[in-house]
Amino acid sequence: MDNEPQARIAAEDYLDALAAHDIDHLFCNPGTDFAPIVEAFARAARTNRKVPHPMVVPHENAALSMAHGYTMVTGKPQAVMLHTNVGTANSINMLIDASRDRIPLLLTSGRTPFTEGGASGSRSAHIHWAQEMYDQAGMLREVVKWDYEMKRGDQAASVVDRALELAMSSPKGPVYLSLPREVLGEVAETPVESSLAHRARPRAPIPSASDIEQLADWIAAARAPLIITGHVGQDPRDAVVLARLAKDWALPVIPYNTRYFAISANHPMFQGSMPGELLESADLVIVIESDVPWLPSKEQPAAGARIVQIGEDPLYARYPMRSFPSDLTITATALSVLEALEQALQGRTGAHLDERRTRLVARSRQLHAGWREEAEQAGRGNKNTLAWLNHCLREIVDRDTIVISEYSFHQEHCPLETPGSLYAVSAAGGLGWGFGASLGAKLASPDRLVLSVLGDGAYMFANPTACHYVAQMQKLPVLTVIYNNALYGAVRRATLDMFGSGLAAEGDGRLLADLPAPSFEKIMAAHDGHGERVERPADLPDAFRRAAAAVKSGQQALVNVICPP
Ligand SMILES: Cc1ncc(C[n+]2csc(CCOP(=O)(O)OP(=O)(O)O)c2C)c(N)n1
Repeated sequence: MDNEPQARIAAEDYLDALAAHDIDHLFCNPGTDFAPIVEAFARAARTNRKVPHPMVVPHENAALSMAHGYTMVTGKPQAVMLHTNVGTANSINMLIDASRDRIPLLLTSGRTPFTEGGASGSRSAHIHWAQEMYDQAGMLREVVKWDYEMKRGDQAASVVDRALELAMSSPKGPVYLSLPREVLGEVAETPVESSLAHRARPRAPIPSASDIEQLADWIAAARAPLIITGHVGQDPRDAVVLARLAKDWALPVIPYNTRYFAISANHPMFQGSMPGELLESADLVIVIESDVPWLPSKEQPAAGARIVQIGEDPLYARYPMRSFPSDLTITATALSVLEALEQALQGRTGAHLDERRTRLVARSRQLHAGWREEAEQAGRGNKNTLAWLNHCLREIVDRDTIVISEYSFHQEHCPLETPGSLYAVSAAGGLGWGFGASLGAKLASPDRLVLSVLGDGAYMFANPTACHYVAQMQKLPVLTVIYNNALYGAVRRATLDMFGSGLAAEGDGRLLADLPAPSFEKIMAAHDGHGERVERPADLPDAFRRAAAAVKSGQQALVNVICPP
């Protein structure tokens, strides 16, 4: 058998097509639908052909968040393959995150064999009947840019070309392909090739000169301009230009629910993370890549303030409802607008520049003093707080650290300096993303410390055993810090916000929010990791140092920081 030449199968063309698109990894959670893929990988290994590296990830959400994490750091789309309808269903939480975060990725899954017999790959297991759906892609169509089922083996290359060009065009996003087993197993008479070389991709949108002139005029004349960002920093170059522009023009920046490093908290124009009073007193609000620049039910810009909305998709066309006002709407990448503005502003003088700079620099100093005092006071107390936790991270975070935040990291207390150093959970807020994303980030940058700061709830949503398993087996030593308030804090806040004088408030809003926490640190013993539990503020700095040292020596580590609410 070994010496007989074997007929090439479509799954081999398919893997070659992924490699032609420079896809490094195929994150897999397999089932009976994978047989041709397994065979194709085995054949590629035998002949030393370059194909993506296959990796078993023992939960679908973890597979998707790993792909997300790898792509957010490298910009390179990756592929995921899951098991038919059931595996696909498990992944949709993370797919929603990737979709709202415009992460290009190729999600694929097997499709149960459609033939009941007679073909290579026909149904051969009980589940093959019950796993068939009328429309497998229907359950996720709303959150992908494109979906398709491969019909014939000789389509392998052209289908992958189509999938990737759509995933990578502006605005980027995930795409979905289902792969029937018979099709992957078809004999490929002649190998098909990718048509990549003849498919120029459209470039991302850039602003018109007249819109930039208008905006530059408004900035020069403004008394109290304000920039609110959300997605700025996905391209790390955004943050470089924004820092210059904010400094030169004394433009305060609020990275509100930021998903990336937009500006350092040490920059004098970083003015906190909540729009608040600056929004209410602004006469020009420049919203850059933010789906929700403020909460209209809580705060509003002043009447008469000019509002500008900028983004690759400034209307957020896939959001059913969104009604933020706009006097000027620019469809363009953040980088192209920031660069064009910098140029356009060069010949202009700002009407209120000096006064504004003095005021904002003083405000920044005052904010920093307050944040420091809040943290240090907690450090002298007898219970850890989120501010103290973040403050203590300063000891281990350096310019090369990658920080992943599932709501619990705050630059106010631990300023970062490097573009591309911060990644936070998607605007969709599908929890369980951070741990897997940190593994993907580590895979992409093995020499950097990857630190994720997660709520106890967020940690448990990540299927932690699956994630610790991957960290162990794939040798991806990451540092996980749990902000453990034994609570779904956000759930409690929402209850008290809406029913502060209702019956639920009598129980402090804790009904359905209490989350008595087990000893998460002990989970590390099962995964050859370093685990610590910290109850007292004074013990936290040393615990972080020990954990960072363990990671440096190649061990994954977890610090369970008990922060009683
Ligand atoms: C997949 C998913 N399920 C449920 C929710 C609803 N939810 C939003 S915040 C939250 C609590 C998260 O708890 P934790 O991570 O401990 O952070 P805390 O709110 O306590 O700071 C929950 C359950 C969600 N966002 N995503």
